[in-house]
Amino acid sequence: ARAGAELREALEAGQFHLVYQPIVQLPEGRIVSVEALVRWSHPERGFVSPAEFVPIAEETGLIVELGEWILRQACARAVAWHREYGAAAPQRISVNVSARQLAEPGFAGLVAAVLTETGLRPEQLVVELTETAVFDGGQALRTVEALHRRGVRIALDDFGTGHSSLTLLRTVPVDVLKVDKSFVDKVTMAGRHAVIATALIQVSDGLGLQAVAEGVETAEQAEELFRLGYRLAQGYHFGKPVAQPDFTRATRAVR
Ligand code: G
Ligand code: G
Ligand code: NA
Ligand code: MN
Repeated sequence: ARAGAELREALEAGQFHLVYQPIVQLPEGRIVSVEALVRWSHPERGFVSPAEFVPIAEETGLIVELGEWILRQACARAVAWHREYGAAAPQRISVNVSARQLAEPGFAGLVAAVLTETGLRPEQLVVELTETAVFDGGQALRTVEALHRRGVRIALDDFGTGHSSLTLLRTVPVDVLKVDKSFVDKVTMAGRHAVIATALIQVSDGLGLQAVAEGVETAEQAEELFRLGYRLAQGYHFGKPVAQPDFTRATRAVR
């Protein structure tokens, strides 16, 4: 509970901010979309990794409030980019949503309210969820179905690392597969990972989904992914997650 209280205070004190990482078209690297990721700058401890505080926010339930703030902030930012840059702005914004948020019966309604408030169109929002979040069916799956019906795009994050990745594709309305970095890391080497990366783009194409290769760090990986049929990628090779002013500057430099 202490950790939860600390996170709530941090939220009220404005210690969280979002960073944005481009999702690009292969092979040329044009930015088509952007993923929002949360960051915490603690006044004494400095930068705290989300790998550390997101699980605590999930356990304490504060992820519901923090997640709502992230969603609002990200949607408002996407609309601001569109106002400023029009067609040159990223077409979509991805927001990570945890299992705990999806399990809230009010979550689909919250998303609808935030879209109305900010003026973002449903098709411009991508909700990224992990495979485990929807594995059990129930409220989380109903929420995903409601979002999808509304036109919000659904992405399965870290795809291929869950226990039943392919089964989920039969039961969950999915638009985007984010192929996990572990497959991308070894895509240039002959072996199991490359075979799976090849199979996953075929499954994705066959089902009419979009595949995003995650964690692309080298030009060689990007070339090989393109050769295999991947047309969307994300990773340090194309751009690290950066705060809004830097993202705006970097995006301008690309154009
Ligand atoms: O951004 P980074 O790679 O440091 O994130 C570490 C972990 O925290 C990842 O698993 C990522 O999905 C998660 N994470 C980052 N930002 C968010 C967010 O806004 N919401 C949720 N639920 N998880 C996030
Ligand atoms: O769980 P999720 O896939 O949302 O987490 C994304 C995390 O991966 C973010 O914390 C982001 O900082 C990190 N990330 C993005 N691109 C790369 C990359 O090319 N290499 C590494 N090591 N991490 C990356
Ligand atoms: Na993600
Ligand atoms: Mn991921």
